[in-house]
Amino acid sequence: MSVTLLKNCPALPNIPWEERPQGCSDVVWRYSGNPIIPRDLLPTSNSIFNSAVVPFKGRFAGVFRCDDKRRVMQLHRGFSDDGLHWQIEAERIHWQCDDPEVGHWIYGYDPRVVWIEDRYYITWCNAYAGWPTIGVGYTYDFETFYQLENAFLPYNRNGVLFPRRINGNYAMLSRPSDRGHTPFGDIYYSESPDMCYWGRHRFVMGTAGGWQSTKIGAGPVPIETTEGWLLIYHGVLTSCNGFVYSMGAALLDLDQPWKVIRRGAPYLMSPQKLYECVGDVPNVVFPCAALVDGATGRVAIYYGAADTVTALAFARVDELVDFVTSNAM
Ligand code: BMA
Repeated sequence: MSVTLLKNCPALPNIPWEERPQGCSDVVWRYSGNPIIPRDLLPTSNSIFNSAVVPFKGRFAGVFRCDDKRRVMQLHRGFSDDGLHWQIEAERIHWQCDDPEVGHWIYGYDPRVVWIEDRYYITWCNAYAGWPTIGVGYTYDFETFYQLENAFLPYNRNGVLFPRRINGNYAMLSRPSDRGHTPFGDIYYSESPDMCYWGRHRFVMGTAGGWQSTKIGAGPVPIETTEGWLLIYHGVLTSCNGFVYSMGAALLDLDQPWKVIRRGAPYLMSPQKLYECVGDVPNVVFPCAALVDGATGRVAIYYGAADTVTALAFARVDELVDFVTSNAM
């Protein structure tokens, strides 16, 4: 197998990391210190989960979903020296926005963060007129945050940007949904010349059997490899006792990412640990970010557990690609 398969990925020597435990043959393995962020890290927080982190000035920065004790979903910035121990700002992010109608804050959740060209872009599930759609914003410094137009009309969730333009345009995956706890959901692809107007919508992939039979949604920012875009995503199964959220992976064509090259049939990780099975919403692992070390192919996946806490898991990019290829459905 080749060393890393990664394209356009800088080295990240200080990536949080722990080797696969002895005797474990899983492609994705959990950090022994999970969960890394407790639900009550802030005095005002009910839960901190489904959050996104990036390398920042030799350290790490992130945008965190903190549901407050009123149970309003908020976005907070945070910083870390090691990617494991986080300082999260007590006050939520206040976005600068040219249009007060767009910038009128109601709630936001499930952020993703990505460096594109000259700044960090943030996407999240944003309430517009009270209903979920894809919010888009950016920051240069994690001090000032600017909000742009929502990408789409309601109802939509799980907006995830690609880390570079594709064929000259910004590119985003999203998951059209409904007003509630959507009982369906496929992943779509859209393009924009300017981060404002989105079009050329393409179907990427829909539900499949078992763990991904009810709905699916993109997770972390896709990882560029020589074999295609490696997409880690969540899939949902409806049990007699409610939704079960697992994570899996697929490879998308580099130039036409709506074309699925291969898709793994088994999940990579399902809710099995106590902190994944017990919480405000039981049986949820929900990946929103992945740090990648371009020098070694090490991957650190940040995921929300049981809609309550934030946890970390590890993988190697060549093994993820191999998993998708050798377990393709
Ligand atoms: C989805 C989103 C996620 C959440 C998941 C499980 O619809 O709301 O934020 O983690 O449900 O409750």
